[in-house]
Amino acid sequence: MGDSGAHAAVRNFVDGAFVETGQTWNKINPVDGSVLSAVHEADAALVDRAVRAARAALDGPWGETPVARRAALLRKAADRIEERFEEFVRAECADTGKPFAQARELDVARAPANFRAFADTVSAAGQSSFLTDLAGGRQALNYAVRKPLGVVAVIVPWNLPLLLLTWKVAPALACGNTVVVKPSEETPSTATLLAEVLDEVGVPAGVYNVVHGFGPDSAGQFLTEHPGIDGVTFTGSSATGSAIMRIVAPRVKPVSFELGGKNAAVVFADANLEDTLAGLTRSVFANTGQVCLCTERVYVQRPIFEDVASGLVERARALRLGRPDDDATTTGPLISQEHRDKVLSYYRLAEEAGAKTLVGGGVPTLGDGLDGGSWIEPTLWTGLTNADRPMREEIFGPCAALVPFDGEQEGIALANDTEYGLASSVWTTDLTRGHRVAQRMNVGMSWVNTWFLRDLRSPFGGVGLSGIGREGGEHSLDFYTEPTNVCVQL
Ligand code: NAD
Ligand code: 6OD
Repeated sequence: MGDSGAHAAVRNFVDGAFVETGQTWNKINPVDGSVLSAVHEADAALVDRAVRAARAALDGPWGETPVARRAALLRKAADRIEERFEEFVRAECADTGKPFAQARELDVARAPANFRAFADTVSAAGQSSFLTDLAGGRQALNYAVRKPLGVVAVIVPWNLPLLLLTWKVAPALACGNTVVVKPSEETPSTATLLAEVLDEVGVPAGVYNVVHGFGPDSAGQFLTEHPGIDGVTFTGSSATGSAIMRIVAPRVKPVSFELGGKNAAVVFADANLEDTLAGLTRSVFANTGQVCLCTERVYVQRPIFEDVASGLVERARALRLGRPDDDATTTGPLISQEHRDKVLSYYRLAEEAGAKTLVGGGVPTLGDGLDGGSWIEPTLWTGLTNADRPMREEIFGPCAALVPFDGEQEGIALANDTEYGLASSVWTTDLTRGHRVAQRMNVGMSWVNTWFLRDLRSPFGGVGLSGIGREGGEHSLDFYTEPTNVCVQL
């Protein structure tokens, strides 16, 4: 925490107004270690004001806003984000260091897509009504009315900040909820910019509130333990999900958790080698390995093990680490020095476990004023087994271990040997096998010959340590609404 100095200020947004507080912390630029901005930290009193504002908006103007109007506002928000697209790109890349090209294609592009997808979903959703036959030839009409869950706490991480925020805020608002958002302390900017956009398009005061801060003893904890929230939708680490669950347990609040992963790829000998290498390169190194869906375990059928290993090494060497605004850059820094220390500790653990480092393994020297940033080398290992910690714990960096297997059953068993269960990918030209193996993966999302391909109506979430519940299309409606069934005897 420190003095705000002359750096740009990132403020809270409560009840339709931007709010500064007496306390700020410095947001560090991961590209070069310089101070980027001063973020105003919300104390318990400001979080309380935000929750009360959200409740008042829910009981007032937002509660009276019909679904068609809500959907129209979401579409307007999507249009306005597109008009201010480059501002969002610059803000997201400044906080994260990710390449502009990626932010344009993925992060920021998904924000209007998320708003439009849930405007569509909520417009299309009908009441479930059906006739029930009763004894004596009588009938009853049942219908369920979806009501908003209420005031929803939205807590999100730093890896795909705007994408993950809008993935939750869009359905929450579409369903008539009000929200208090706690962005990551590492990426406060785009949640704040979104406040401007929602205000500009006419979303009433109190519907969308942003409180900045950290987790324990800060805004994250103040928000989750506030008695005025009706549920928590959270994306982040499994450990934090578990902590939040304990906080809300006494009040039995519903949670939707998208948590960590230790995702596997299973590559069969009949896979198309070029396509598989291109897909694996994305799934291991995208966003510098900081995507919950990234592959950290690559199981390869023995006849093509050496080809896959050498092909991936070649592609890892071709990655270009550099500034976000350089078109040649494929790979940015990690989010912070603290996170780099964590990832490097796994690089050391892998070597201690006897791994052979095929490429990378340390910190690069980049020059050009970048060496104060949190850069790290893309890294691949062989020689690890599922018993080793780097194979069991989520690293969340640009690294993966390659392990050979023989038969299909062994490949499936190795992939499923984990406490996590978020995503997997299967690589084969035998589509019958592709379907068969994909279904046997103990995960929420199982890809065949691709990775990260998304239809926003399909269920997204994980099993085991990877989360609770599913979001996406109608699945989001199940979390963000409470159905009241009305039974009328006819
Ligand atoms: P994190 O759990 O440390 O923090 C996530 C958010 O929770 C932040 O806003 C943080 O301030 C807040 N927080 C931390 N402790 C809290 C507490 N006790 N109470 C309330 N809020 C608290 O995660 P991170 O390091 O920001 O993000 C990386 C993690 O997120 C990885 O584990 C990754 O797999 C996971 N993730 C999962 C998905 C998914 O969809 N499954 C998507 C993205 C990231
Ligand atoms: O694409 C999405 O909707 C989504 N929730 C992606 C999550 C990525 C994790 O880092």
